[in-house]
Amino acid sequence: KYLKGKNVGIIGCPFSGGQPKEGVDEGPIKMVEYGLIDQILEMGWNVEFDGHRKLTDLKPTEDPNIGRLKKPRYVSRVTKAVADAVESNLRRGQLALTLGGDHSLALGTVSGTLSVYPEACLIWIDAHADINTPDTTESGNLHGCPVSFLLAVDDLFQERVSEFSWLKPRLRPDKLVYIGLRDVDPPEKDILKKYGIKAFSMYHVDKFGIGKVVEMALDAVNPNRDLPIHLSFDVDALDPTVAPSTGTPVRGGLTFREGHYICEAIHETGLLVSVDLMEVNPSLEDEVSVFETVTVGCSLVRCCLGETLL
Ligand code: 4U7
Ligand code: MN
Ligand code: MN
Ligand code: MN
Repeated sequence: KYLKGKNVGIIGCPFSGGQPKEGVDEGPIKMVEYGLIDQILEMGWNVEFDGHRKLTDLKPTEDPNIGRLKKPRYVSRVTKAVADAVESNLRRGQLALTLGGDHSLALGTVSGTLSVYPEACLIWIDAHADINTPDTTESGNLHGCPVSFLLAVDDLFQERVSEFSWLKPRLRPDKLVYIGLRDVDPPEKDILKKYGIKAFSMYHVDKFGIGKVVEMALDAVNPNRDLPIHLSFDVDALDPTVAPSTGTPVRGGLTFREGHYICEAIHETGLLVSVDLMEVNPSLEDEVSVFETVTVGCSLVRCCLGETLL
């Protein structure tokens, strides 16, 4: 509906500044090394990929905490660049595919999507809600905060962090839905309740099945199936037996098929304009785990682009 033809612009984001573990910056590099570009070409897509972004060039020499927030200037500069890249892809009629990297990158990807499609909805697949604020975050890691920065509500913060003043909070709470949650911090639960944000935890996946959950999620944020969709997929939504190489694994996650089903069903709407595949960390766990996590990341992406539909 929104994109004409099969054109995708890939934004490779080797970035780990939103959390403390080295190696998540290798995620996009490994996905490309494992052949993701050729796989997408073989599916008949026109692919634009000019190599990974040189994001470490944006690292400031000094970056003291702001309150509890760690590396706020680095994360701000990087995510601003990513927002511009997503915006430019979408304006040129491409699907924007961003490979991470840690999930703070979604500050940029979702901002970029909403600047082109202010009416877009956001489907967030994750074990975590990533909706901590500068006031509630215990860890200070910005990969646990992106959603709160994006929300268009005025009473969530003591004050907005001026470093991120480029970011226009445009996401209405009724345009956001989660699937896969199972490790939500108590203050995050309060935020979800306060703004009536729709969330399907693993409890709901067990209770209703993934088919029904995806349908209910779409009904919540896209009832007429006419709005553009941004899908932000944190690989830790999958069970650690399926995607072990990630920084914050949580047991009891989505099966291989449940994860793929989500991507297939969202592709099938024809409304997908922007996709994030985040938090693959090839430096964690053994060689087999890394292989499984990188290849599952690649196959989720392919499903988003329609691979497995007959
Ligand atoms: B991810 C956490 F406290 N909530 O804020 C935090 F549990 O992008 C985890 O979903 C955040 O991987 C996880 O640090 C961020 C923690
Ligand atoms: Mn997560
Ligand atoms: Mn996340
Ligand atoms: Mn994680």
